[in-house]
Amino acid sequence: DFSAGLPDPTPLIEDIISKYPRKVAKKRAKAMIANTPDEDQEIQANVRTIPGIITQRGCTYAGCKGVVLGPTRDIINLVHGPIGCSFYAWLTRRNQTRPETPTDENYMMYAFSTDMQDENIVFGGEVKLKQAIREAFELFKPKAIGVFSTCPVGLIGDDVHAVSREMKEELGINIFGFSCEGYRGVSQSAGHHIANNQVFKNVVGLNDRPRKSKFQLNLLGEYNIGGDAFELEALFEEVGIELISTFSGNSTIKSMEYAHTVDLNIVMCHRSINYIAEMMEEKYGIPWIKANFIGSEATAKTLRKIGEFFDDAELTAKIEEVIARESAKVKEVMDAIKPKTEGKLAMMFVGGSRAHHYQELFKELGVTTVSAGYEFAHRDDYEGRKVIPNIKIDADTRNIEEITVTKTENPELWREDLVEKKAALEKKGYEFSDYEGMMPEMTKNSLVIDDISHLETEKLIEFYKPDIFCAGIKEKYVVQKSGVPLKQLHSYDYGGPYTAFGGAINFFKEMERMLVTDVWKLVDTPWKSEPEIVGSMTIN
Ligand code: CFM
Ligand code: HCA
Repeated sequence: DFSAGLPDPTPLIEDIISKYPRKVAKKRAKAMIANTPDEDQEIQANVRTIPGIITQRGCTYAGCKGVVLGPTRDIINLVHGPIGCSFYAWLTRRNQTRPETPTDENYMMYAFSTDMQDENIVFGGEVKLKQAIREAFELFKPKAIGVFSTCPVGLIGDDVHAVSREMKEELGINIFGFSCEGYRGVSQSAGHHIANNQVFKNVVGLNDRPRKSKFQLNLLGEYNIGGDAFELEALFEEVGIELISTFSGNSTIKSMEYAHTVDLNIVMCHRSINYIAEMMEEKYGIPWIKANFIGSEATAKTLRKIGEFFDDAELTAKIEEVIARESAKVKEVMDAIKPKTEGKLAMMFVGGSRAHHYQELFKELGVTTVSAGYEFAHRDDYEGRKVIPNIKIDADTRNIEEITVTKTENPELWREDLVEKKAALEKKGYEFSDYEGMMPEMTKNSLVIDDISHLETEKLIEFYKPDIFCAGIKEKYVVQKSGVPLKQLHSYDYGGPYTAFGGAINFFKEMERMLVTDVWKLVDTPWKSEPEIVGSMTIN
């Protein structure tokens, strides 16, 4: 019973640490924080996982191909590598798309791969890559092809960029490569960075589109998992704001080409897309703000912030009308469910933004987040303040071609009006790229852990006995076998959307199903009666 406040987790941290060898213990201790929200605490993040520890993390290729480029339907994403890399990234993320007409380009249901074999590893795979690009072009006539490097590509030295340039010339469509070999960097995070750089360099600004609407914006870092972006598209349409492009849920390369024609970028998942937001500001003068559409209060706050930016009486009135109408619907469901969920405990270990954003939805149900952490976020995502990256440990930027842009490169596209508007709003106290993070918003003595390991997960469950654990597919069944329900906050299991007002209602109903049942307590862990599987082997 934690109703009087959370217990100091220091003894738990010490217990976990005591199980590790000395060097490992020293490193892991820096990644675990007994949270004190009003103090500036430092957490170790974005550093290499210690080999041998079972981590939740994925690879750079996953962050580049699967996350950032995967949800865009009118580009052929061709994976240069063994078939497994392509197969594993084939729609597993539940990113949805909705072509405008049945004949519109949509390549998302295909898995394109060069299917590298031993022979290509020994003699090189560039010839096969060229053939694959030609074949994809002949079959589909796409307007763009992206070529993604998997681990062996970097090891054998195939040059995907040179091949892409050559094929672009030969076929006359946009073709560009990504050096997103899985082993680069320390996690998916490096892949986001590589993807951002290449999309910005090869796509954004290729085309112009005359203004059609009074208010135009891009939604950055919204990947349409379980239909999240559909929910937001409907919301923006109703209030009268035109979404030019989404990076990159329910998205098209075509719209990204004129994404620089917006008035404002709103950034949902800061971790994966902050680079494009910053490059667009630097090159075109387009300001950006952080947004959160997870939870009804967060949605209302974000809508109001957008309203303040445009400062238009009609828009403000419309936003308030939608907030009033939709909040009432959310409240009705919340009021019915909250008495049953109040006081329950949750923990969440996910990616680089949701472990923070989803705490809002739990708060609305009276559920306390006792422990949380990201897989691959950086210190600013945790600490809520600008952290100058420590070059020595920030493996993320290693070997990554950095693009620096200046407005003088593109004087005719530089939006002086926006730059002036930003300065004026800032003077009035309006915040743009603020650094709100997870730790200042969590309760005193909650336990914050970066890149949680399997051992730590088990120890936490033993200690807190949470009512729900939120993570991904790799954790799901292990956690459930210990009698705790697991909600996947990556794929949403089979649920969603969870964004905005309609999404909050979906989530509350789902939580009612998962939290208000005793069925999980009936699960008996197999290792209670059989703590160890003992095998025997005879060596001759
Ligand atoms: Fe951003 Fe994401 Fe996330 Fe992420 Fe991901 Fe994802 Fe995630 Mo899985 S972009 S950081 S790399 S919100 S795929 S849609 S769910 S880990 S918390
Ligand atoms: C990835 C994608 C992932 C994995 C989810 C999971 C996703 O990291 O490659 O482990 O369940 O959201 O699909 O994060």
